[in-house]
Amino acid sequence: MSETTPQAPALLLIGPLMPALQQRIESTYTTYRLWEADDQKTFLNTHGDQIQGIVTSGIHGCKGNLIRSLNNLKVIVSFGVGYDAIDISAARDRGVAISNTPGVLDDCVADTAFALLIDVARGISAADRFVRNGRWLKEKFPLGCKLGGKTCGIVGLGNIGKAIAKRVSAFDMNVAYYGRHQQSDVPYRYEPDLKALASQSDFLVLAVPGGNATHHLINADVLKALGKNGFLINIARGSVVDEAALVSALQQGIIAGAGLDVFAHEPEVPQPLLEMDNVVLTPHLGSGTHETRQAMADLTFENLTLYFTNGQLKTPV
Ligand code: 8YV
Repeated sequence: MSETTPQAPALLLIGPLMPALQQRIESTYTTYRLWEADDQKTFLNTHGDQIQGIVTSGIHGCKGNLIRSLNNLKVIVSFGVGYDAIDISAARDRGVAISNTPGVLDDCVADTAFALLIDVARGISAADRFVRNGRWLKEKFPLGCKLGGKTCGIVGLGNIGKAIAKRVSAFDMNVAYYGRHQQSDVPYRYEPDLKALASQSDFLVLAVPGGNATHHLINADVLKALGKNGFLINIARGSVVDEAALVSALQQGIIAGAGLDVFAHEPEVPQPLLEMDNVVLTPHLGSGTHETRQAMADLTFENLTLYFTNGQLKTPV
């Protein structure tokens, strides 16, 4: 527990945050670290009634039971744009305000998507292993797939999807997108049918939020439509893809390869994926640059300050 002034609102931290952000919060507010409690039930019985705010992240989330057990909870402030791990309806039922960190991470997440795309297309990670393992001395590295002229299908054309579209357009790729609605102010082709988009795409890039509405949106049928020359890129959430169907599509050559930053049960990655050279795996690093994580930390702190100063949030969910 960290204590500041007796008047400082008490906050519950669900899991560890970026060290500088955690330190800033702990020196400004009275805080409790939930993940360090030996017995969370006893801990909440003792301290629960003081807690006015929860600080969490897209990864740590916040369960409905916890929200319902805190009688004086007023706000949940989250570090991250995705809030699928937070029980939003439990919070809304109790009139608890919620904020996330949209906008500040779009460029870095889009860079990650593009990095995975160019890596799977040209086999950069596999080529690196090839050189390191001394294979260049004995054989030729297989040819890759050109980007220019190919179609990138973007599933979810929000701010991150648009930043991806901008990047792939600069590489002379054609862009089409799938989403709930056609957008009137974008120069990209709308495809209202996800399977049709997959069949037209050389690269299918996922940029939709996680949660019930998109759970297993990418299933065996969509992967079959993407086809044996198609690549899947996922920087969204592992839950968007039926991971077992993806593993089997890769094993059977139903799709050409995949670039994955997110997984169904992070940090667990299915063993077969670890053994495939046509799959590039990154450890959910989408927004992970010094600059962007600092911007996310600043926005998280600003939301807290605003809420406890005048009851407002800069970026409410
Ligand atoms: C972060 C993310 O890795 O913003 C999100 O939704 O998935 C990532 O930017 C995560 O929130 C940090 O814990």
